[in-house]
Order: sequence, then structure tokens, then C-alpha cells
Amino acid sequence: MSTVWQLRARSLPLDRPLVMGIVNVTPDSFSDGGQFHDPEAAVAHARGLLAEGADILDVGGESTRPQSARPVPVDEELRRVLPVVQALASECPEAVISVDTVKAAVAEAAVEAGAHIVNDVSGMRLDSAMTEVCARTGVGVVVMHSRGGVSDMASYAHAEYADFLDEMFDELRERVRVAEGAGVRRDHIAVDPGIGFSKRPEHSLLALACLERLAAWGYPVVVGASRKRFIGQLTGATEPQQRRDGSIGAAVAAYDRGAQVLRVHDVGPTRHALDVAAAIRAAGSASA
Ligand code: HH2
Repeated sequence: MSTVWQLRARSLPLDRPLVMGIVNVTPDSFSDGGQFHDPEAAVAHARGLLAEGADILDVGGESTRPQSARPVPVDEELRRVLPVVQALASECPEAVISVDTVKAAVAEAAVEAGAHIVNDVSGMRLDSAMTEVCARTGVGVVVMHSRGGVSDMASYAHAEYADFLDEMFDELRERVRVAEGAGVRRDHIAVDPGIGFSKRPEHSLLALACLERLAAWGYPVVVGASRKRFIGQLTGATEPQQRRDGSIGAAVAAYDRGAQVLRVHDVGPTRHALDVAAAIRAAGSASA
């Protein structure tokens, strides 16, 4: 298991669970769309997440919401994301900034503006220039499993599997191989099973249950289960904002199975829950 995740101009120790706080600068994200759409509101929200204990801020300008995600033109995505990355880089120089995008042009501009990580929910499938940009700029990279395009990757359109775990892991492995083949350094890569992306609830549960298989590859594991549909199904919480407690359960279970980075909306309570889980693990290791 890796002990450090190398990023552009930074490194993140992995000796405790890391919280990646979600900063959606979108009008239409499934759980907080429109709330932080203007850059000032997004920066204020990001500052709040840092105060609550976020280790990474994940800034995204394009939603993949299950129903009706609309691809955003590159100019519009840049207009949403860049002012936020620029402001955070200058006003919060200690913050680790991630840009959530599938577009190489957005990734490159965000990295120039100060981002340290590129989080690509397509696993670098949708823009052939992405691997080159990431290799050249030396950013940290989240390679996530998904199928399809922006408008249907979070739906069930591609959620057909003969053997879910084998196919999902094979497809993700292949994306990691492509990234490394293009020159992205191994110690800059983190992997993510893509909870809810081309996955029915039973697939998301299985991916979480078998996370140790992914952790065994030796890359840091990122998990983003926060407020997703399977949590709504399990808890009866129909509105995404009501899914905080179920999401914390998923984050702790994922941490217990090898996830090191938890991508969440509700940073403060997740931070507390993970700190307790980490202390229990440490006490167990000390007595072993
Ligand atoms: N999930 C979403 C977006 N980005 N990145 C990673 N690495 N892992 C995830 O599971 C993940 C992600 C979807 O959630 P959200 O940003 O809240 O919604 P939307 O796509 O509607 O903006």
C-alpha cells in the first residue's frame, strides 16, 4: 500500500483518511446544483469545507447527474471552474485543489491556475489529450471507473455486466495501464471504483464490499459514495440532502476496506467519523 500520494508540487501522506470536499460550481448537480453556482459562493463554500477539515477541495463545473446531465461546452466549464481555482490558489495557498473534469483543456488551465490533482470521472476515456496533459504537468490523477459519456455515465444505460467485479476491475486496470503508458507516474495515480457510475445499487454495494481487491493494487483508493442513489434506496431518504448519515456509514465502511480518500459533501461530520474509525484502527495496530 502506498504511504504518500504524489501531486503536482505537493504530496499527501496517507497515514490517516483524507477527506475530499465537493465544490460543485454547477447549476444542476444532483444534490447541491445551483447552490454554489457563482464563483464567490463557491469559494466561500470551499473555505467552509477547509475549516471543517477537508484535506482536498474538488472543484467541478460539469454535472454527471443520473437524469439529464448536459455536457458543458469547454468555454462554459472554464468560466465556472477557473475563477474558483484561481481564488482558492491565491487566498488559501495551503489548500490542495483538485479539478473534476473530463476535458484536457479544462484540466490544463486549472493546473496552470494552481490545481494539484485532476479527477477524471471518465478514467481519461473521453478526451484523448488528457493523459498527455496529466503526464506533462505532473499532477496527481484520479482514474475512476465508468462507462459511456457525460450524459449517461451515471445512469443505468451501461450497467450490464456478466461478472460485475471482474469486468469493472479489468476496465479500470486498462485505464490505469493507458495512463501509465502515456507517462503518468505510478505514484501520482489514485484509483476509484466510481460508485453509482454505470452501476445499479447492487453493483455499488459490491464494489464497496470488495474494495480490498482494489486496494491490493497498491494505488491510493478514492471513494465517492456521498448522497448517492443507493444510499437513498437503503435508507428511504429520497432527497439527496437527507442522505448525510447513510453517506457517513458508507465512508467509514469504505475506509475500513482500504479507501484512503473519501469524496464527500458533508465534510465536518465525515471528518469526525473517520477520525474515530482511524483512532480505533491505530489502537488495534498498537496492541497487535
Ligand atoms: N462522483 C461524482 C462526481 N465526481 N469523482 C470521483 N473521483 N468519484 C466519484 O464518485 C464522483 C466524482 C458525482 O457526484 P457530484 O459531484 O455530487 O454530482 P454531479 O455529478 O451531479 O455534479
